Amino acid sequence: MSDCLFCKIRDGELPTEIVWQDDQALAFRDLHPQAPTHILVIPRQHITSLAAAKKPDAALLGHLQFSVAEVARLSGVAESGYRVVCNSGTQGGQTVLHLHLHVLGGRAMNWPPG
Ligand code: DGP
Repeated sequence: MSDCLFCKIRDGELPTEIVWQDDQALAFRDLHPQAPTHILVIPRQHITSLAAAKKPDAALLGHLQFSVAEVARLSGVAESGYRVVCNSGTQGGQTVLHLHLHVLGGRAMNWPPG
């Protein structure tokens, strides 16, 4: 999608260090980190949100979870623990309309989230 921020990052149009990638997904650091480790995992395919995902996307959604676990291992937070967040829609707090999973680690997380 031409006006999508994360599509631009995927296409190299915005200078962003990619910390992990494969043929279906990529990961990069959040611009406004909320934890010592804060990485975003996105599908290469433009899907607006979790709510917009369709049944044929199910395998990709599973792959994104696998990608999160891989990124957490590479970032050194797998053993200490981490949180995975997927904001969907306005009340879910989603601000960038390209499906993404937040990987947060490096500090203890609070519950319930705000
Ligand atoms: P959400 O609110 O769940 O849609 O999260 C969007 C996240 O994207 C937010 O934590 C900040 C991050 N972000 C916004 N613009 C950029 C950018 O240009 N580069 C990077 N690396 N992250 C961005």
